Amino acid sequence: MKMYTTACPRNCYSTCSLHVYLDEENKRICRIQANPDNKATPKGACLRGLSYVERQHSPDRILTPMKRKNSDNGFEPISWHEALDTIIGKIQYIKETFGPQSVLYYYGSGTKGLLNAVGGEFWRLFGGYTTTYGDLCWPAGLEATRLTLGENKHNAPWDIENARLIILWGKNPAETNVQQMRSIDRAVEKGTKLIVIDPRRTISADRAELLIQPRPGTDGALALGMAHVLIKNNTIDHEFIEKYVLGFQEYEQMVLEFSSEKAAEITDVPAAYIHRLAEYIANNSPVSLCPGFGMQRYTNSGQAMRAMMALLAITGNIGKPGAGWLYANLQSSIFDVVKDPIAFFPPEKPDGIVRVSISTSRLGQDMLAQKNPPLKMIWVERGNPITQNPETHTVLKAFRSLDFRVVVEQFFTDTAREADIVLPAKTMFEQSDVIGAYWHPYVQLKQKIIDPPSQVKPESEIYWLLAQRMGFSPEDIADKIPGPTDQEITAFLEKKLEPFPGLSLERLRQGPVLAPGTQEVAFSDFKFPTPSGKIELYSKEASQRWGLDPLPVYAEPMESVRRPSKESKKYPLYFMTPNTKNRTHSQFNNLKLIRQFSPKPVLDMNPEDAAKRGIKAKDKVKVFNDRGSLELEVHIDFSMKSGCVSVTNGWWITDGGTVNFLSFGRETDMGHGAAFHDNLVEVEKIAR
Ligand SMILES: Nc1nc2c(c(=O)[nH]1)N[C@H]1C(S)=C(S)[C@@H](COP(=O)(O)OP(=O)(O)OC[C@H]3O[C@@H](n4cnc5c(=O)[nH]c(N)nc54)[C@H](O)[C@@H]3O)O[C@H]1N2
Ligand SMILES: Nc1nc2c(c(=O)[nH]1)N[C@H]1C(S)=C(S)[C@@H](COP(=O)(O)OP(=O)(O)OC[C@H]3O[C@@H](n4cnc5c(=O)[nH]c(N)nc54)[C@H](O)[C@@H]3O)O[C@H]1N2
Ligand SMILES: [Mo]
Repeated sequence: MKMYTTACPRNCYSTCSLHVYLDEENKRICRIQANPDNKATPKGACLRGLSYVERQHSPDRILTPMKRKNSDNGFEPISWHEALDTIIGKIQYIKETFGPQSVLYYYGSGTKGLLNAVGGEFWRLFGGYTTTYGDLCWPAGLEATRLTLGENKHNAPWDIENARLIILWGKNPAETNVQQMRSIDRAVEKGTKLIVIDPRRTISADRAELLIQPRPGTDGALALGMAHVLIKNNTIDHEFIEKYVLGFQEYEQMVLEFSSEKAAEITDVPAAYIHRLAEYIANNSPVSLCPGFGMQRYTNSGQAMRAMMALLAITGNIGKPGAGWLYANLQSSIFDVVKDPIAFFPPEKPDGIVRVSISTSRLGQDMLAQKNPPLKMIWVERGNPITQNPETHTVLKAFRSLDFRVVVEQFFTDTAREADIVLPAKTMFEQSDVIGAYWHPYVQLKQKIIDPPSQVKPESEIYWLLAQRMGFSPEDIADKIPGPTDQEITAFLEKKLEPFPGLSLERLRQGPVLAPGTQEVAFSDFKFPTPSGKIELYSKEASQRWGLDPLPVYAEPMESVRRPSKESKKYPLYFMTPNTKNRTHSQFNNLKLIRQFSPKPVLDMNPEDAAKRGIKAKDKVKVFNDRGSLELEVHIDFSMKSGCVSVTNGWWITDGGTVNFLSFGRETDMGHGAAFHDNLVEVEKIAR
C-alpha cells in the first residue's frame, strides 16, 4: 500500500486534508484517513469521505462516452472519436448558423480546482458563449459581508475555542461542517456558551444552552430586536463604534423604532427570549457568530445578514481572538477574485469576446426567454442543474427545448439522463489540482493517485482534444488549455503557483500550506476595505448596486404566510430544504454505504401540523404547491417548528423527486443568489 497526501475537493466547508492509500497491485483506492497536518481537520473524514473507496470503484460509474439511443431513452457506449466528431459537428454548425452564444456553458460546484478555468478558456476561444451569473450557494451572504466588512474572511477555525459565546445562526455544522463541531465541543467543555438559532432543532443543538426557533425568513427582524435591547441597555461598545463603525447614528435611530415586542410579533420568538439573546451577547464577549448559508436563501437575506453582523459591530466583537463573523473565509482563494461576488461570477472580462449571461437562480426561465440568439445547445460539467437549480420543471422544459445537450459526469444523474452525449468524468484521485477552501485558510494539492480508467478523460484533456479539432493554434491555447500528459498538467499548475514563492507543488505534495498572508484573527489590523474604511452599517453601495435601503431594514420574504395573498392561504407551510451529513447536495447518495443511513427521502413535520391534517407517523404524504409536488414518507417530530416542513435537498428524480420541483426561480435581495427557501407548500395524506 502506498500513502498519498491529498484533500477533498467537494463543495463543503471542511475541505479535509486526507491520507489516501493505494493498493498498487490491484490499482484500488483502499483506505481514507485524516491528515493531522491540517489544524482544522485533524481527526478524519466524514461518512462521505470514507465512501470514496466505494465511489471510486463503483460499478455505476460512467466509464466511456455514451450517446442517447434513437429507439428508447437508454444510452449506448460510443468511441471518443465518434463523441468528439459529433460534438465538433454540432458546435460548428450552431456557431455558424445562430452565433456562438447559442451555446450555454453551464458548470456547477461539483469539484474545486484551478483546472476548472480551462472550460471558460475553451469557450472563449470558440468565439463567445452564454453562461450564468450569480450562484446557487452563498452570494447573498458574501455580498452582505463585503458591503459591511469589505472582505470575506474570518478567524482561523481553531480560534473559535477562544470564544465565550458561540452562536450557530442558521448553520448546522454537525451535518455540514463536522470538523467545526470538534472545536465547538472543546470550547463547550471549557465553559463556552452555545446558542442555536434555527427553525429546526438540528443535531448541532444537542449541546446548546438555548435553542431559538424563529419563523423562517425573519432573522433580520430578530437581529434588529436584539440590537434594540443592546442599545437600550447601553451594553454596546462606544469606543469601538466611534473608531470603526460608519452610520451608527442612522442605524440607532432605525433600531430604536424596532422594539423587542415588534421583533417578537414578526419572528414568533417571545420578547423575553430576545432580551435573553441580547444579554448573552452583552455578558459573554468574545462572541463568535457563525451564520450558515441556509438562512441566506430568502428574498430578504442579504439585509438580514447585514442586520446580524451589526450585532457584532456595535458590541466590538470583530478583529479579536474568539470573536467575529464566521461566514466565508476566502483567505485561501488566492487565485480567484471571489472577494467581490459580482466580479467573480459574471464572466464579462474586457477581452472583446461577447458572452451572454443569464441568472443561475432563474436558469429555466432565462434559458427559455433567451432570444438573441436563442439557445440551441448546453454543455454541463461539475453540476446537476436538473436536481439542484430552482424550479426543476422549468429547467427540464428548457433542456428539452434545446437541439443538443452534452453532460460530463461520473454517474447517470438526473441531468446526465437528459443528455444526447454523456462524457465520462474523472474523479478526485485521477488528476492533480490545487484547491483552496472557504472555511480554513489552507491551500492544498489534490494529488493524482491513480490513472483514470482507459476511456475516462479529465475535462482539460477533453477541451484540449476539442481545441485540436477546432484548429486553435498552439499560441492560442498556450497557458490556457494544458496538454494531456501529467507533465503538462504539472507545468500548468506550477505556472499558476509561480507568484507565490511558498507554494511550490513540491511543498504542497507534503501537505496543506497556510495561504500567504493568512490572518488567524481576521481584521486584527482593523482595516476594513469598504468605501469608508469602516464597518458600514450604513452602506451607500447597498442602495446604488441593489436598490436597497442603505440601512439593514427588515422586509418580509416574498413567500410568507404573513403576506396576504391567494398563495399564502392555499399554502400555509414553510418548506425548507437544508443539507445533510449523508450527501453533498446530490452527490454520494447513490452509494451503498450511504444508502444504509439514508435510504429514501422523508418529510419532517411537527405533530401539531400533522394532527391538523390527519397525518400519522410513516404515512405517505404529498407536499405540493402550484409549481409541483413530491410524494414521500412523513417523519413526525417535535424538532420541527410548527408551520414548517423540511426535506433535505439533493434527492434525485429517480429517488422519487427533487425538492426543486417545488421551489421558484427567484433571486435574493443582493448577490444574485437563489431564494430556495422562499417556498410555501401544503401537505396532505395520500389515501391508500
Ligand atoms: N432546494 C435546494 N436546492 C439547492 C440547495 C438547497 O439548500 N435547497 N443548495 C444549493 C447549493 S448551496 C448548492 S452549492 C448547489 C449545488 O449544486 P451542484 O453543484 O449542481 O450540485 P451537486 O449535487 O454537488 O452536483 C455536482 C455534480 O458534479 C459531478 N462531479 C463531481 N466531480 C466532478 C468532476 O470532476 N467533473 C465533472 N464533470 N463532474 C463532477 C457530481 O457527480 C455531481 O453530479 O445546490 C443548490 N440547490
Ligand atoms: N454534509 C454536507 N456538508 C456540506 C454540504 C452538503 O451538501 N453536505 N454542502 C456544503 C455547501 S455547498 C453548503 S452551501 C453548506 C450549507 O450548510 P449550512 O450553512 O449548514 O446550510 P443549510 O444546511 O442549507 O442550512 C442550515 C440551517 O439553516 C436553517 N434555516 C433555514 N431557514 C432558516 C431561517 O430562516 N432562519 C434560520 N435561523 N435558520 C434557517 C435550516 O433549518 C438548517 O438547519 O454546507 C456545505 N457542507
Ligand atoms: Mo452550497
